[in-house]
Amino acid sequence: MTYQYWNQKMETLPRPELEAFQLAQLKTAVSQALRTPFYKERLGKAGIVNADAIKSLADIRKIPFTTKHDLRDGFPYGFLSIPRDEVVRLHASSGTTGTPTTIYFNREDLSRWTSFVARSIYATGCNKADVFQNMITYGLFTGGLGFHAGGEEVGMLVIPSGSGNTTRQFKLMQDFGTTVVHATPSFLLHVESKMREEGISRDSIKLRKAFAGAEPYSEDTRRRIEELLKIDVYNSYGLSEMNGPGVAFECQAKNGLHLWEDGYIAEIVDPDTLEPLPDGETGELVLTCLCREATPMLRYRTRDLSSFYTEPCVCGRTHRRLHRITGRTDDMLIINGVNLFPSQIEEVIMSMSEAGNNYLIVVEKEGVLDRLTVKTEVGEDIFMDDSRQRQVRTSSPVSPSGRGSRVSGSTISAM
Ligand code: DLL
Repeated sequence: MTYQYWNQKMETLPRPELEAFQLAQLKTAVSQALRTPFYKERLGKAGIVNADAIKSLADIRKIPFTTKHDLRDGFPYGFLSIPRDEVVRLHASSGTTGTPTTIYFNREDLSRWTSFVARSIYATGCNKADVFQNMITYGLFTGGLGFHAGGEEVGMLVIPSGSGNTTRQFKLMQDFGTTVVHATPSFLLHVESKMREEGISRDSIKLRKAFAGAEPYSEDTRRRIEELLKIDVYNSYGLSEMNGPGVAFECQAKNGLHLWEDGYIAEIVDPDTLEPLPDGETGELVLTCLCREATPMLRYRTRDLSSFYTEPCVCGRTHRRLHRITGRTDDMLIINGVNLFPSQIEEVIMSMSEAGNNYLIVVEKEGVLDRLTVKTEVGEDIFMDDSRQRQVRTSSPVSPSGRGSRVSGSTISAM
């Protein structure tokens, strides 16, 4: 197989040069971070007052970790390192308590992010001859606009179809000869079952590839989608705190996700001790963003569990590969691609006066899609409220077909 590179020099840079590049970028990122109220204080406490504290890549360990909590506490502008009028876009994802975590971009940040997504798309063998249907949510979520821009950068014809509405998705595929789609793996499975249901023949569409990510899935699921839809599926990993998609992506070898190390420094740490683990061992992925000025992000604890491959890839790229994400170190759920913390559900329940203290979150598969049901205990108040809606009749008889019920000798019927 011949492998194509979007930026051959950077993608195949010998490790010593790649690491020298990372060190220079890390120093820049630290200087930039010191311009934000959050890092000025956090780094200051760790004795880092300028980039001179970073003399080697190993010095990254002097930098304290950043968490989603920190981002939430710094909302809205605590992590902004440039004047507000230089910001051209923001993306946000929901936090644990409803306060969103927000990432700002200046024009150059967007262009750097776009080039990482374009590189990822190109690594799967796509080119300007492809018709790309972006079947994922646009808006504050980074998957829509991130892939949209990357697809355009590659020169593909981009159809901004967004997620959902499967019947319309088929129509677009047939009308415009879509060759590549981007979706969550669960939506791809849903598309396949709808295709069968609606009697759409495989021959009526030209699909040959899909980028699937934004939620965890197994190798078996990948194979199932590939066999059912007769396409190649490439795993795509990213997170809003690191711009969005385009952090790590599979190449045509489909054997692990190349983490773009000229844009991100990756560490795998023991989630309990936070000590670094050697390549090959599974732990929490910690990422430092080297490609964004407006919102610096140093040693961000992703909570995602993964490990690095130890041997190089056959494609010739020098950037290390991650194994697919095997789990998380927190309780975040991803329901049909949407991130959700149990604490967010709890917040809603607790704001309802009718709700009791205990609740149960049930996540099931309904066909191929996720279905979330929340069962909650009802509080004492509900009976009080309910009884206010009811008419207490002490004399009239209860008809057998009526909706009344006998409570403590009184007949209560719903009004
Ligand atoms: O999901 C960005 C993205 C968009 C990635 C489109 C890929 C495609 P967030 O909403 O911030 O950003 O969610 C990030 O989703 O920490 C993982 O837990 C999970 N995740 C993302 N990609 C994968 C994947 C986008 N390929 C969180 N496998 C991350 C497993 C994934 N989990």
